[in-house]
Amino acid sequence: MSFNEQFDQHGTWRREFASRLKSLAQWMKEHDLLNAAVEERLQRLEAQVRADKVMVAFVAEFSRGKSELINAIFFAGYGRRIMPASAGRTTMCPTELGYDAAIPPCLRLLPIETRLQPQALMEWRLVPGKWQQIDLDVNDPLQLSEALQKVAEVQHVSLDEARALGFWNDDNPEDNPLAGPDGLIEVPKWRHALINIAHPLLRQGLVILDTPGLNAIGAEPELTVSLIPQAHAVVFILAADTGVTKSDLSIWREHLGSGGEGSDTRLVVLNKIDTLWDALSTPEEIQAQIDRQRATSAEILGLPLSQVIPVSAQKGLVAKVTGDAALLQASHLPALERALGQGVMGQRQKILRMAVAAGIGELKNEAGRALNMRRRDQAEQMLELRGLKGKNVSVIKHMRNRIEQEQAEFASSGAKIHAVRSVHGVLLGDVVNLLSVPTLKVELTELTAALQQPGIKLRLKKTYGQTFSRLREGLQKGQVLTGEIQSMLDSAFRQINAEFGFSLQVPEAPDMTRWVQDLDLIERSHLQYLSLGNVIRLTQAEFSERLVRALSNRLRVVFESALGEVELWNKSASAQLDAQLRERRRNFARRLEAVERIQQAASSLDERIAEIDDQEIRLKGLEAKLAELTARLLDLRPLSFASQEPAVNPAGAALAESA
Ligand SMILES: Nc1nc2c(ncn2[C@@H]2O[C@H](COP(=O)(O)OP(=O)(O)OP(=O)(O)O)[C@@H](O)[C@H]2O)c(=O)[nH]1
Ligand SMILES: [Mg+2]
Repeated sequence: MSFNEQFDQHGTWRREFASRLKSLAQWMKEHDLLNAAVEERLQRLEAQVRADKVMVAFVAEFSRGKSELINAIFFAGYGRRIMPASAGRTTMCPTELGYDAAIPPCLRLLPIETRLQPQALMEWRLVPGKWQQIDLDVNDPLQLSEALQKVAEVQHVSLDEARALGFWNDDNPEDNPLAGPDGLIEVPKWRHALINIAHPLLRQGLVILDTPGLNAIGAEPELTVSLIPQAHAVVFILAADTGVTKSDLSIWREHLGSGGEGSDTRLVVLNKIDTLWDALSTPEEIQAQIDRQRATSAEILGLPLSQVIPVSAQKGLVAKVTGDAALLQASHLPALERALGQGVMGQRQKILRMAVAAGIGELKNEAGRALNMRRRDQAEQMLELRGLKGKNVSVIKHMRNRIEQEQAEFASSGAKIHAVRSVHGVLLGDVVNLLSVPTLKVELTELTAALQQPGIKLRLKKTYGQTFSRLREGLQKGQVLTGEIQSMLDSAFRQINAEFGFSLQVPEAPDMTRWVQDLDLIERSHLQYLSLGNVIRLTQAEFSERLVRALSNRLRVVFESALGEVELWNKSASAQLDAQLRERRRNFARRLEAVERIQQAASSLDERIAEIDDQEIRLKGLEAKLAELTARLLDLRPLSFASQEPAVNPAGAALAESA
């Protein structure tokens, strides 16, 4: 299956999932199974599946064919070249292609001058006014490709400006761009480009990142610090005619080689194999040449042969546009698309489905608990009513008194429950504080100061390492604290269960390992900026400033995510308590009502017992339906969904009304 097809299938799955989730929510609402925690879980699941983005980054030295490959894989349908691809440096700024339904098809460009200000790219994204916007006509490929030429725009600035923008460095002059005869320096006009078009794949959440040749001085730190490390897949491109050059290798080592998040989502493309096609060689000789280049590249990069894929982006594009099947085969483009589909999308789907499965499991437990509670209450009531059989009026009156007394006792136990809640609140406050953004800021002050101190930064690496150790300790402390909350709730719930016959169960506290791993990854991916080779860049104030910003933005995401999970966990514990209290109150009301009706001879005991029997059957139906609906969320085979609701019987209706 090609990347495109696999992505399509993923989109279909997500749509189907969303609609099934909606039905489940509706059904739960109708049967009064929603509580705060369940609702939050439903929302999260929905958002998780809806907002799931897959970012594929194309990374290489300039002119290896990144943009051409993007054209060939994704945009051949337009019948022409869409992303500018030409000899020499072409793409001058990182270019993100994606789809956001909230805005019209457009190209947005962030001026390079924003680099003079301290905000990180992530922050500029939230300031639409700073971006120049050009509307795109997606039905007009010519207009589209002409508009996209902008990402190749440059401007000429004085030496001082180039220095301030980070494109000139006095300490290693050999890397600086050449000044023109007028003494001006060529720099990119834009810092970042966002393309918003409703391409079928982009609509489904694919984000493509095209990058400018990475070895240029003045590369956007955020690109290498957060965009590339966060991409779900990276396609690294070499040219078949040159093989792995020195500068290819340094890009690979610096940005991609170190493994990072699952190196199996890293593909190496040996592009431009058509340059080896030559009329004087036999096909076998050509193939032997390609094989040799491939083997050498794999060896130098330390990858299995299967992860290096020879293609011709240009011939692939031509073949697709002209409908030339033989040329398409010869370009090997379909093989690359398959590898992307299986590697990237297959992996991504697996991860998403696993995450979703865990959420659904929780949802099912939560709702199942409410059903259990109802069931127990009914069983008790049944016993109570059976006991009344053949008893006289005074016994029935006595029973009524007893229920009322129990009800009063239950009402007065509110203080105990209140005490549990307030202890819980205090403990939770400590964890929230520990994982909060202000705490993170404090933890980062020392590192920030170290990075911002002028001149060569001694001991920087040490401070860096210590900061990360402290952050990790923070998470570990959070784990200890949540463990304490868990055992406090465990014993409180056990007492409450014993006293009131509840079935409260403390959900498992979130495991912080995941976030500790995220920290490790962030630490590793930024470490390169502290290396000796970067000492010079670090002396530039604005480089350090941007590094600090990029770093703290990523850390914030980690801490916010940990905090969110802790909060959900607590919500789910207290929602359980709420739900059981509520069910219990209703149970008293129902029992009293039943006795009252019997007292007034409004219904016979047998009738009432039959009603409860019916309710029992109905509850069984609800349980079965819950199991079915949640199982269907995980079942990927297409199923006709809107089918058999359990038959609604009169007793069931009564239950729903009294609820
Ligand atoms: N012969 C041949 N030329 C190719 C192939 N792929 C790309 N090219 C050419 O190589 C040149 C550079 O391609 P681009 O796609 O602009 O390269 P890039 O990696 O995006 O380069 P920058 O944007 O400068 O970083 C263009 O002239 C392409 O037409 C290919 O498979 N075969
Ligand atoms: Mg390019």
